[in-house]
Amino acid sequence: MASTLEALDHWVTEVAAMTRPARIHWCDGTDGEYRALVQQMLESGTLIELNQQTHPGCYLHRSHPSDVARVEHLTFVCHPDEQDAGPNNHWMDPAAAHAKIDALYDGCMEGRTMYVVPYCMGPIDSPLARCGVEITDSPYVVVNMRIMTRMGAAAQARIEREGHFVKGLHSVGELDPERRFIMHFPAELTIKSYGSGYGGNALLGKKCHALRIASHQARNEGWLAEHMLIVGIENPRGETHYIAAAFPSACGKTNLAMLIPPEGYRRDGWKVWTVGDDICWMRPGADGRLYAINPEAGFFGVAPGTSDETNPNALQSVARDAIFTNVALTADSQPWWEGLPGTPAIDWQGRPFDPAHGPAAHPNSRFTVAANRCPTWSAQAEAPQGVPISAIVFGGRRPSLLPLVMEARDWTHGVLMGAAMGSETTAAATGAVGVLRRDSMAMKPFCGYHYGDYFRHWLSFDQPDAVLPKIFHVNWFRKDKDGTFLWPGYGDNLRVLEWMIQRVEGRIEGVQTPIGILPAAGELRVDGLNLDGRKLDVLLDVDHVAWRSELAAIGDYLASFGSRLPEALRIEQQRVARALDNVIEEPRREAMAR
Ligand code: SAT
Ligand code: MN
Repeated sequence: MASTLEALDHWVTEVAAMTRPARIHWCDGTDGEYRALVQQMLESGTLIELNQQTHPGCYLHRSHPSDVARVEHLTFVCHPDEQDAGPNNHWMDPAAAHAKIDALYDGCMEGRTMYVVPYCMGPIDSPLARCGVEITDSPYVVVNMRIMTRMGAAAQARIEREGHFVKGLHSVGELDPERRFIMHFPAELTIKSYGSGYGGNALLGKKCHALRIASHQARNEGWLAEHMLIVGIENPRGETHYIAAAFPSACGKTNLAMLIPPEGYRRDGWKVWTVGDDICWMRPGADGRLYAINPEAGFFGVAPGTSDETNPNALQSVARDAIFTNVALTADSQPWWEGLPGTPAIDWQGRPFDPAHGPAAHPNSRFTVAANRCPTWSAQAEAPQGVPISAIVFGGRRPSLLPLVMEARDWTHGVLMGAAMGSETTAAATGAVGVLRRDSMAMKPFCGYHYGDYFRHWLSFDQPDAVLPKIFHVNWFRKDKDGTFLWPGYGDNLRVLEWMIQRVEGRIEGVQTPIGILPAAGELRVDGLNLDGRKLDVLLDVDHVAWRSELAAIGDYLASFGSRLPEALRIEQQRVARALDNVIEEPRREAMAR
């Protein structure tokens, strides 16, 4: 098979001339092709068969030990003008970047198969979906792309109809961290990745296309490409509100997207529907509301911590036909990670387990599985027009200060909340873990252009005819003085989502504070929860003095975007800062009046 689209054929020929593969395989996305690739990888040792009695169709892949996470320091956004990349990206001149990486590609596929992988991000018949083609020399990437995207003949047919596509070239190269680059050319709708086989660096449909390239396209075309889960919350009356929520990698997006309602809620008839766990593309519909699709077709979830207590839906999803990467094994070849019952026998590197070597599963070990395997997969997840979004949620790991939940008073304030987001770093990227960093809209590693322009794009959705979602900020990760989490999280997060929905429906008032609207006493449903009142007070406390410092820090952060920072955001930061100042001054004014 080749393509009827000249541009595609031409590009494949060009890449083959540079990389010189022994053969070219055009992927059709069929079951037979998937099975043949799995068989081939079992024979080469790239995949290891797991216990087929307990885990039918499941396999393990062990990556190179130095290739286990995204590499932000080796990820570049190559706009012709450096200013367009912004301080939030590493930049390289496009011509220099092409030259650097093309030198690595020279002959890199000799003796190997080059796979041409057409894929569609989003339901194949959705006007919001976008297509791409990834060329790769990794069969592991091909089978993961088959799970994570609509991959194969149908995508190729759409590409040939539309005449355009995002070009992604990937080679595992030598898996040498010194010869590793993930490069993006937004103006050319092109991605070039070399030297890594890890998910976010190698499955180019995911972060590279659906976030970095798509965020750039979205800005030009009037939509949003975001690092957000999408979840539907059905109340006992049978009405469903869809919520899009942005959290940094490894902060519980998959768990929130698959949440199991607490017992009392289940009894009352609450249901939760999963639409997506990582990426959300949304655009205004004819009625002014934002409509969202999940561009992905699968989950690439963090394994450690996933258990029957934290996320039984995820555990059920991966019971069959899943690919595990860098997890440990039990003595009878079942996948194992920290948080599961049982004991590991073999660690993620294939050594007999020894606690002295660290955790048995790599902290960023993952599962890949088709989204429709999830018991709570939404019937609307494939809807071509997407689902209407009632609320947008921002959140991160903040051990102190940030309350359990707060609501923005309007869109501009909400954009400020998103821009000001901070979180402790996790194992999803190489580097120090547990360091607080600003991560606006959880897009720090993924926004394909200048953050100042991105904030301006967000603000531009506030149009007279728009029916915008309410914006909230949450913090599931607040800690007590002794370092324990104050909020139980997981299923109980539905209590917070219910409060949001009540606000969206105008059923409750909340309390106005300088930092936003918080739940009034009694509004947050805590029945059945063993949470003492003091903890709830701490979770909903607004420490005005500490918040004044936070606002000053937010001001400094915003100023780092220079003249591209929208004036409206600076003014909004000042408004909140002034509101905080006034709280402190109030008693003084009263005293003066007396
Ligand atoms: O970057 S990945 O897509 O591999 C996972 C993540 O960090 O969210
Ligand atoms: Mn992610």
